[in-house]
Amino acid sequence: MKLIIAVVQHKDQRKVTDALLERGYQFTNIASTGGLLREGNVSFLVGVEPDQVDDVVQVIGANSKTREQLVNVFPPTIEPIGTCIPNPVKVQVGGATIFVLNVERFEKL
Ligand code: 2BA
Repeated sequence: MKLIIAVVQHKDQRKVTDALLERGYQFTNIASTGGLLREGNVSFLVGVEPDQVDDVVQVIGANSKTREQLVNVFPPTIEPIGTCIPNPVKVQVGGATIFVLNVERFEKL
């Protein structure tokens, strides 16, 4: 068995959820936060058989959009304190960041 962890943007949660359900996959959603943007995103945990991995990756990818977002970057040291002006930088976020892990043991008790 494999475990797919897919981080997607909050805006794509509904589309990805609907597409996975439509194909009969079981999964768990975890509310997560991006380390850089510090904004909410969603992590999908999908347990599947090895021959289903490519399909799940394709479905998640097809339903996650790449977007540009502005991040405020602050200069490392500002003197005197109080005159700090953030410098907005554009970053591309998504579609999806996907990890595929081997599952050593899977049980439903
Ligand atoms: P964030 O950490 O909020 O990152 C948002 C976007 O900022 C990233 O989009 C990437 O374009 C940029 N970024 C973040 N850290 C960077 C760095 N150290 N150097 C250069 N650019 C950086 P994505 O790559 O599409 O990632 C979207 C979200 O997926 C991330 O949100 C994070 O929550 C997760 N993620 C991405 N890579 C990961 C990894 N290696 N491990 C764990 N989570 C990851």
